[in-house]
Amino acid sequence: MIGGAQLGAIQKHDSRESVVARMLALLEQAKDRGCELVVFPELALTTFFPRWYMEDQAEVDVWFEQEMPNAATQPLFDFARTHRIAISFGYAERTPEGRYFNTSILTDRTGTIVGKYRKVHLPGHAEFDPERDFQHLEKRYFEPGDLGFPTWENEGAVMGMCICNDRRWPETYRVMGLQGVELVTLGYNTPSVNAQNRGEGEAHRLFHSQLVMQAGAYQNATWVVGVAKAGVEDGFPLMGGSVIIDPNGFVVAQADTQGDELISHRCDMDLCTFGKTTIFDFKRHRRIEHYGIITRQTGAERPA
Ligand code: CDT
Repeated sequence: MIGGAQLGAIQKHDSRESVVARMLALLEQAKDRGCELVVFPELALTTFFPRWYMEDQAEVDVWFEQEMPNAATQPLFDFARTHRIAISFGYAERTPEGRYFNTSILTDRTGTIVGKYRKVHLPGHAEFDPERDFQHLEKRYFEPGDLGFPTWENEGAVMGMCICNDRRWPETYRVMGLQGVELVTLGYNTPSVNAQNRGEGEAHRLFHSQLVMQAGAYQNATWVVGVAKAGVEDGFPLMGGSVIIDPNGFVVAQADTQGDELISHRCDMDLCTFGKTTIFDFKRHRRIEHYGIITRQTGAERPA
């Protein structure tokens, strides 16, 4: 059984300890349902701080973890070990060298970290943008991840991670698909409204979110567990819609609140085999001689 532990809003003044207490409550539910892995959202320990423009680095540093586990998060790892539940969650990472990443970790069922991922596709902008209804300053506070999209053999499945905006890019899933991924975990913080287009509301954004995850799952014959941080944070709404998607692209579990909510599904990794050995048998069908432009070129260039 795999769980997706959606978190409701986390306000600016909420402590790490109070959030961890909420995560532990969700883990208790997961234990009762027999979950072996529980996935939490992106930047699970704090409010989505990139909505705030900050110039003072000391003020920024408050939102970052310098080690993992640390005193505040140790109870999550202890719970994982005691109850044999692997966990994955996102947090803001400051390295000993003073580098800043939007990171997620994956543990095994002993609570040992077996994988780390640093968000590659950072959305938003680096400077204050008066044209937006609210800020999205990931490019200011993080550098792009430097670890690629690794996968790990963990608890009987090939697992990989990505974070929020990464889910919108087909390359994300394909790089993991080429490493045989069977379960992609991802957390997100997606504003319910587009800061640059008020007409793009929640229904529209939920549609896009599911569209990309369902396509990624189907085209790579993998499970996808997409988990939101939802609700109104400091006056700014984030959409919910956490989902578990099967390797055929079908939604098999979905959150229906904007609060702390556990979704779960018995995910059979053998369901990945059919797609991986037929229509998406990459070795037989991919034509890499035609794909070079994908890594040679970033932006679109119209024919001359
Ligand atoms: N956290 C995150 O990556 N959110 C983005 C919103 C982008 S709007 C500038 C997302 O893709 O959901």
